Amino acid sequence: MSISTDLQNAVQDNQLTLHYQPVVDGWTGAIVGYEALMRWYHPSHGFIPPNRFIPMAEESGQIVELTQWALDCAARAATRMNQGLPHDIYVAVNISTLVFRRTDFVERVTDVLKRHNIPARWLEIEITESMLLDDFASAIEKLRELGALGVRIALDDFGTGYSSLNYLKRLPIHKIKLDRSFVNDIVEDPADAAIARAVLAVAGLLKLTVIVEGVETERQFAFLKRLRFTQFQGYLFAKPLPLETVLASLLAAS
Ligand code: G
Ligand code: G
Ligand code: MN
Ligand code: NA
Repeated sequence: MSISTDLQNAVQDNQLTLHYQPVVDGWTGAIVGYEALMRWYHPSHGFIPPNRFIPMAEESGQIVELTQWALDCAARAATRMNQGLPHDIYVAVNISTLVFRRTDFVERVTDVLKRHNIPARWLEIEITESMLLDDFASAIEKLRELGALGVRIALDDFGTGYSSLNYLKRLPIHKIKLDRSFVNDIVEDPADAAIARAVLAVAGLLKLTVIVEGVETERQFAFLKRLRFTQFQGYLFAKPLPLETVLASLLAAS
């Protein structure tokens, strides 16, 4: 049996889970939200990384069902995370191009919010530049509709695609996530530091929040704070964790 066939049963058999990685305010230490990342524990092959099964699911179309499952799971998680917290915490779900382009995508998101009866700000979505390439006008329209619902949108892996500043200006989004490839060597490489600075300056003018991804060391963190970044994600703060671990740490911190 191929693992692609097995993916068919993965949802029903509870083999999939979401793990949650915090996004932190580096100045206050507060957790502002979590990115949900899919995990698959196959009964005989063990852990299969998303880099392997997500592309497969995109090819087969199964990603539609997986994403529906992820949105529901994330909405449930957000409900539990926000229980008894003094401030709101969001859960962000990664959306594949194929899923975003479907005509019923906005309806699906609306439906998830309704069924779980949660405020739209608890559920965010992460998109990539690739979904803007084909039909820019209809992508913009969809982002507007999501924004009107109150769902915040982050542009993921920023800086790795064809990010033209001209279209960034026209995108009705709220955040950009600076790709971790710029962070790796930021302390040593003046070019990476210059790019990071430029991204922060442009984002500021466009009133976009920047999340720096892939922060792994205290030196990178200190350097990025000197550049005046505010929100961070990476192994330095936490790896993607199971929901129960996240809930326990939120409880301990509140
Ligand atoms: O968690 P990890 O770093 O191994 O994820 C690898 C890749 O898989 C990342 O690019 C991430 O965006 C993607 N990925 C993880 N979970 C999901 C998901 O629920 N939906 C989609 N479309 N991509 C995901
Ligand atoms: O493509 P996307 O940004 O959605 O993918 C996020 C991926 O980055 C996840 O697979 C997550 O496990 C991984 N990740 C999160 N923090 C770090 C980090 O500090 N270093 C590295 N190398 N990967 C990270
Ligand atoms: Mn992401
Ligand atoms: Na990313």
